[in-house]
Amino acid sequence: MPGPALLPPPLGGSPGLRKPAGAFRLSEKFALLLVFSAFATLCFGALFFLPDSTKLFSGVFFQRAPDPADPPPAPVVVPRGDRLASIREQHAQVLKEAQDTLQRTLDDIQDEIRRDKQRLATRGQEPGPGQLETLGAVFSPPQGATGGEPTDPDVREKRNKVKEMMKYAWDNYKRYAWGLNELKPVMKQGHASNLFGNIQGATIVDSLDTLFIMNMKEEFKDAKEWVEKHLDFNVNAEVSVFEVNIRFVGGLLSAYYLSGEQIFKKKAIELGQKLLPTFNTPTGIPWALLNMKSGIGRNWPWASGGSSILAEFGTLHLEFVQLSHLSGNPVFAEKVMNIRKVLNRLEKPQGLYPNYLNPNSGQWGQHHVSVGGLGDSFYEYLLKAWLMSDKTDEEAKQMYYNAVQAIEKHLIRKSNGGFTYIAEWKGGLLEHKMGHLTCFAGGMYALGADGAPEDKTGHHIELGAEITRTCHESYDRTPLKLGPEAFRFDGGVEAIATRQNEKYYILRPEVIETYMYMWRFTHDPKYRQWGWEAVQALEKNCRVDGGYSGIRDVYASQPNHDDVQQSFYLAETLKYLYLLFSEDDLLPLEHWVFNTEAHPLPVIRKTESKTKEKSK
Ligand code: DMJ
Repeated sequence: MPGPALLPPPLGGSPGLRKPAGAFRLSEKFALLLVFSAFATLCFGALFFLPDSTKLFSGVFFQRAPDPADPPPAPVVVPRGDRLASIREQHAQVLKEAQDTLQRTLDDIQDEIRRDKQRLATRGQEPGPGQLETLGAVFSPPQGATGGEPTDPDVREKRNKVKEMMKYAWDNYKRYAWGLNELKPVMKQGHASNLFGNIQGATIVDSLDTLFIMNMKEEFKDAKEWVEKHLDFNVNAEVSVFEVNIRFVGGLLSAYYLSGEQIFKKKAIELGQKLLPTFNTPTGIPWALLNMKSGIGRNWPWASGGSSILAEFGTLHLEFVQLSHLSGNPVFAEKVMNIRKVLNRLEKPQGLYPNYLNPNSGQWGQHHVSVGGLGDSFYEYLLKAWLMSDKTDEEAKQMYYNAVQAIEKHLIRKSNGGFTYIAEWKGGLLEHKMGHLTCFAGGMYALGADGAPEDKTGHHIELGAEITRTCHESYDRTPLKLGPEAFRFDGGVEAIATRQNEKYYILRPEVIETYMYMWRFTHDPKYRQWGWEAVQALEKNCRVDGGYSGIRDVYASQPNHDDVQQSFYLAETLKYLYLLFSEDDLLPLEHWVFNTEAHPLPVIRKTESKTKEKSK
């Protein structure tokens, strides 16, 4: 998924005050204000006219979720007079939203200019050690970028073991595949993935923050040097926008927030700008694939009727809001806020979000719903958008709790053996299968429990705990003690994969991620014990001479290796294990929100937020 490059904001300097990279002079801000006003007026006009016009010409309006038993849905033709009235009404509404958004942007910029004036008046106050500077704002890094040693010697030893695993994975990558995206640990050579086009260094960027929190200074220094010298986004290739965003943008942002090194911020903003053309669709719902050079986008050929995927376009929000916050450029936040507007205008079948949405028509594709693949991190990002906004983004909060309520009603079931699982929904029919990917939801329920409406905090923690138990069971019921890609609750089985193509394990993090959240919220020792079981299984079955490898069949008695050390193994699996055996003061959840690739992003405090109004 991809788009054309805009230049980063101009650099400038204020006499007497150390000027941060990316900051503007006052005169530049006024110019920016003017340019932005004109641009925003044009964009909003175009953006909102196009989708509505398609309705005008087609005369077809989406009404309700089809049942698979129904004949193909007949288009509902609305009489022309009503149609025009409804379109006029929608346009008036959209225009008002656009004006409000624009007004808030202008207010933000003017506030920023006022703040700059105050700072110039107190010139001479250099930022203190450990303070990071962003456009128009100086702030201290959020707490817990590093934590203390675990007090319990047994826990300390386990944490050291996890660090040793990280070192082993990293050293082997460095030795055999340095600068390439991933490692083939059996062949001992680089692994190319078409997800990143010919952008290189996925493992390096994905590992930066793990190296930082594990205090692996030398390795972090090598990684930073590589980023400075070799990380290049001027490539002529098609990339997955989702993957590049969660791994590269997310990895760079976290590295910046943890270390304060400007290079990471610069690279993150540069890449964000390169991704912008992916939003050039009639609705603003981004393409899945983007050619980084031409800025031309398209969708996966297999996706229902040319649709974009919910988990892909719904998993840009955190990073893009941070990009606006860091760069002072509202364009990133506006793009993701528009996605939300489009979603909120659509009817949801039974309150559920289908996995497919057509970016041209703005209508749902197939009515498949999943909290696993194709849907998963959309729900995660609704909750985390609210948390990252210092709980000011009420719209995200509402959307999250409405969505999980519908999921609970229509997708969550209990097996005869008492295991709670989240099934998949195919146009109203349930498929009683749960993906490994879906296991992140245990942690999500626990993380969102605190804000749950109607005194349901305990209920959400309980749901989180039940889902976690089910996912642990999916590991425990295999000879290799690692979980399959998907497991079923039908045909007389529970928490077991029955299809050959669902029996693999590719070093995925979701089950361990959920143990980490459950541990933080309950301190029930079983979660550390389950995490330790996973460590032992990884060591026994995935560790090979040249690193760590996935496994083709977790039900075999001996591992058959797939020969890929995924970059998310270092970014997520090992990071969540390390956090599981750390004290809660390392990346405390009140101050940090993890993106879906486990890259920690700081909560943007109400007082420091320049973009918070736009994320409402
Ligand atoms: C990671 O890239 C992310 O966690 C994503 O959200 C889902 N898939 C992988 C890990 O399994």
